[in-house]
Amino acid sequence: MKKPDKKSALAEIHGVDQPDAVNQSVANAVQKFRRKQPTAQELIEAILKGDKIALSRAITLIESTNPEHLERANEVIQGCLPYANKSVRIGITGVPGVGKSTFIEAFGKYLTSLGKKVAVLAVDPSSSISHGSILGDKTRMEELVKDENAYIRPSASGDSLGGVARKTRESIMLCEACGFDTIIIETVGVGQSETAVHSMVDFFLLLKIAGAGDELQGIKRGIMEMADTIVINKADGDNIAKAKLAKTEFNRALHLFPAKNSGWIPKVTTCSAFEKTGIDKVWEIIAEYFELTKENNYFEQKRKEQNQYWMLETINEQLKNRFYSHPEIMSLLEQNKKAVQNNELSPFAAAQMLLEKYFNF
Ligand SMILES: Nc1nc2c(ncn2[C@@H]2O[C@H](COP(=O)(O)OP(=O)(O)OP(=O)(O)O)[C@@H](O)[C@H]2O)c(=O)[nH]1
Ligand SMILES: [Mg+2]
Repeated sequence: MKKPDKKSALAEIHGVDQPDAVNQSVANAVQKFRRKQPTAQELIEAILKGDKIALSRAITLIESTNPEHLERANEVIQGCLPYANKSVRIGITGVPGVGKSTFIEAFGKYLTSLGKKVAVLAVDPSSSISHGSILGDKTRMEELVKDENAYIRPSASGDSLGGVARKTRESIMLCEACGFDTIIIETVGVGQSETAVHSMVDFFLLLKIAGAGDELQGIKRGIMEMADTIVINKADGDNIAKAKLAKTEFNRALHLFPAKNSGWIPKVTTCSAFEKTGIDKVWEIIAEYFELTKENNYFEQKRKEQNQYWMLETINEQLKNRFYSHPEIMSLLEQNKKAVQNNELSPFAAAQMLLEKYFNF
């Protein structure tokens, strides 16, 4: 690549004045923008004051693969930890096109109108390809994006769901420390991501539409079982009657599931994210759930269990990563794969040999 001409505005040499062609005030603004990276302490202080830019910067550190960034990220998380937790965390899932983004826009605006501070994060296993679904449809959240009391962050990308989920989980804590009291985690209901989301939220909302069979909606029974409420969206126009019918059917279906440990009986309701109707009813249900589970201590208990779960998950993830990225293991693994394929070595003996090698390094 051709080096920029020293007189060009593209070149910046320390101690050398900018050529006249450069607007000094613009240059100063750019330089200020590029000022040195804030320290962990500076980030913590800004986050605790509710600074959304600092929050974004810290989340970027969490998402980075640079070890120096991760170290700083851990420091920030540690510093914010005592201030996190004062929130409710709501997971929202549903197949593509069901209206999640439109719903979150309407629901989020409703919550901020009640004086709540809302953060929206996403766990999207496909985001490394699509660069985050939320980012793509910020247009669907036009109002919420502009809302001073809302914060929307596109999903972290990564090659493993475990990694993406951990980053989201850490981001939740930072959002809470930043003063957000209602955290919404969106995920597409087609893979395993809802299990990960379920393990980081207090309440799980399944968004559906009437008229499409369960096969069509790609919803597995397990997801129905996880749901604390089923919301049938697009209950507007010609769809209202169908939505009501679906509500009755889902109510019946939910009765077939075993009772939940929370003591909560899942509820079904209808809404139109588009026309912003029925949104208040959804919040009413969620508020009722929190009242019940805070009263019977399930809320606290579940969070404690989730913390333990995430500790173990993190250990699993890191052990696995370290093992598979160890240079000697990598080459031995290739050899053993071939040996196993050719029946020269049993799969168990091969695995045992590799594990023993690894733990003796
Ligand atoms: N009639 C009607 N249309 C809706 C409603 N909510 C969403 N839509 C439409 O349904 C389409 C999909 O909505 P999205 O909000 O993008 O759905 P999504 O679940 O976020 O989709 P993905 O991001 O692809 O997973 C859009 O064309 C919306 O305008 C509703 O309540 N009523
Ligand atoms: Mg969407």
